[in-house]
Amino acid sequence: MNTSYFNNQNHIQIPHTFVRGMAALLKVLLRVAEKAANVARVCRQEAPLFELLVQEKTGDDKNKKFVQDFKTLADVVIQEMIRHYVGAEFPEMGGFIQGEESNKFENGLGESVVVTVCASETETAALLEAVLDGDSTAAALLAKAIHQDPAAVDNTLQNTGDLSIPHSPSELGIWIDPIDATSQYIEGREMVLEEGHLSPSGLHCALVLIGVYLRSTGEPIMGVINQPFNYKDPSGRWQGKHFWGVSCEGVRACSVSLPESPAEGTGLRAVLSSSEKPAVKKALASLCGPDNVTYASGAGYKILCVILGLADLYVLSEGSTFKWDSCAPHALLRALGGGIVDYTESLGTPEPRGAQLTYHQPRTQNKGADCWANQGGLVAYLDCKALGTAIEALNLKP
Ligand code: 2IP
Ligand code: CA
Repeated sequence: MNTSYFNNQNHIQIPHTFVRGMAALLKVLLRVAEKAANVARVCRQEAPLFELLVQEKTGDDKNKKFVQDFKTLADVVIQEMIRHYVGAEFPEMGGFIQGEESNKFENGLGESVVVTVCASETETAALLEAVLDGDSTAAALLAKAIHQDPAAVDNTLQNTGDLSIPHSPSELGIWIDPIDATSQYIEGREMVLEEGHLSPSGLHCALVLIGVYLRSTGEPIMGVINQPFNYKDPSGRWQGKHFWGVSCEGVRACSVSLPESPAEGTGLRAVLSSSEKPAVKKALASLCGPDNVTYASGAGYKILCVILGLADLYVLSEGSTFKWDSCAPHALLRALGGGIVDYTESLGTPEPRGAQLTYHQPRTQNKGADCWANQGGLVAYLDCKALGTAIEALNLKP
């Protein structure tokens, strides 16, 4: 028996026995993340969508709950698309594919619409038109992007070896951040990225993040990161880049190679949010040297900088990130021998490496999205020696 993925002309046939394997799940996530990146690009490239995206509503319009917030619709559409296609391939995961956004919307006429991906492009366009207060042009463009097949992206999967692990899809859950660093996505500053350098803000900080965790333990075991705006091709079109990693039961594979160890005597480099507490900034500036502390946008982008070896540590002392921000990049760090620990917990223990973030349990004392906050802050690292050194320094701060 065969199962097909994506019903357009490029569909691939996956033997049923293989569908349950991690390699098959990874392929699906890579393709759906590329579809998501494509929708994110289309929203900026097509004028009718771009106008909605950057529109600041004023006066009476502010009361039109939906139209003032097209950026949230873009997020919801991407999240629902990922949920739809992954759920279709792995029905056992259906109830455990969660994300940042709720899919209920109210349009300017006060009608409540649940945003879903329909069986056909025409039906999806009709549904989006209802949300978009009858804007059929924008609805048709968005529906087209949702139903379009992505370019092939799985060629990096050739050398993964055996990704079989003793878990079935019914034991897994998924966290989706449809567009992390939304503010950078809306602002849209275009940067030319320099190989080997961290670039603090701009469109490249916007990332699609899809992380898989074990429902029983909350360990992040697979992650896909798609950077929709990595570089512009000679025709001026944005092209993306993707990264993935798997770490489970002794199986470790990653599209990123472990960065070379820095020369002896090289100081640690930390990346922080610009809103980090002064005491933490100060402690890390003394440890790393002021020039080795950089500020960058996007929680996902900062973790990606650690994955790529552009920074040794991302330290965040507050609970301003969520499970959907960290699950995917955490899986890549684990695949490379690193991890993400709870900042507060790691300060209080002699074994900070043991305070790894988990992804399966809500903080029931919190409300709404805050149930899924990484409440104690976090420290992302590749090398556990760097983690230990930073925790020692942070423990000494006033
Ligand atoms: C945000 C986004 C912000 C980040 C914040 C995340 O997610 O990544 O950039 O703040 O923690 O929750 P900062 O840049 O200060 O690290 P989103 O853009 O999806 O809301
Ligand atoms: Ca986010």
